[in-house]
Amino acid sequence: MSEAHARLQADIDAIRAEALEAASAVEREADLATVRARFVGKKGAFAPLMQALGRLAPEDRPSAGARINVARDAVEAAFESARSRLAEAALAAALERGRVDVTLPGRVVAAGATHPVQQVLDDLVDLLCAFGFELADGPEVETETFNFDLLNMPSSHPARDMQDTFYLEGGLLLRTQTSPVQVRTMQSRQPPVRIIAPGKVFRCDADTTHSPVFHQIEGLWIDRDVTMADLKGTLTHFLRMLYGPDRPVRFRPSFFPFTEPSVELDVWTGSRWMEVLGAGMVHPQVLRNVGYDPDQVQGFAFGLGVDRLAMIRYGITDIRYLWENDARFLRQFPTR
Ligand code: 2NL
Repeated sequence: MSEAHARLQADIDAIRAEALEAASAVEREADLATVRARFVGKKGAFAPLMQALGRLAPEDRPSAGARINVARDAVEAAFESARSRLAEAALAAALERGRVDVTLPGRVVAAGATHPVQQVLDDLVDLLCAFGFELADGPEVETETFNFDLLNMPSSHPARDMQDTFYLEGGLLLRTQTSPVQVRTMQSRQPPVRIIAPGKVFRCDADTTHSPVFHQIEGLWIDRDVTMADLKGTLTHFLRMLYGPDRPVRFRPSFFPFTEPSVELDVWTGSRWMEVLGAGMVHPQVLRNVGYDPDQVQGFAFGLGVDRLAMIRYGITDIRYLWENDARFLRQFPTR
């Protein structure tokens, strides 16, 4: 064997050994390509071997060439196995990092609940919707026209006093009842109208039983011949659904500027009568104000205070509990 051939063989074996060593020593996937290029790249250690091959005697080239190919294949295989070794290690590390102990007890999520006033309001709305009333809503910021004038409450009416009403700039005010919703609805459509308007109302008043913001549901039913008998039947049935069929209910004459005649309804608590809602036949002037002809259509309206009913239902003695959002209070009213 020529000296040059022998030297090339030794170089091939040495580079092969060095490359296999380097491949198995790579520790990071990111280094793999650079290290590999040092051997099998264009400028890698195998390139000068090919040049040396060209300088060998022709009869030596096939065996030396084969040796280079075998060595290069072994090196490529070593880098390929290094690549899968590192990929497996990376996957194993990622899995280890993301390890979860599925036997640990779950974290308790603090779930909120519907506020007791909203629970009562929802119950009342559900009941009234079952009677055929549709939901209606409207703005909380109103005009004197919708909140008072069209409801037959003249400028001289005491409820319009600064002491009772939150007046805003520009002749606006915070609605003191949800009636303006019904006025707007009547103005925009013809009877039959059978609606309820639940929502926040505002009065300039605050003590243990009065909050400046409270909730009301008003109802209105107008058609060609809705009578006082419909008022009595509907509201009696409503209170029986609410308080049970055996609870005594009574109607008392009352006065509201927007109804005539007007009544208040009481339920018997066992020891005394408790007022739960006000109602009446819609005043003919209110009907005219919204463009209805009181000789053609009539009906009844009612209103009730939701917060008061919630306080009665749950035995809450100070209305401020309803607004303080003290978790110790609210936890007593889990949502069913
Ligand atoms: C209460 C009870 C009431 C009405 C509200 C009403 C609405 C229109 C026309 C006529 Cl659009 N009436 N609402 C009627 C009677 C009673 O609320 O204790 N209010 C101070």
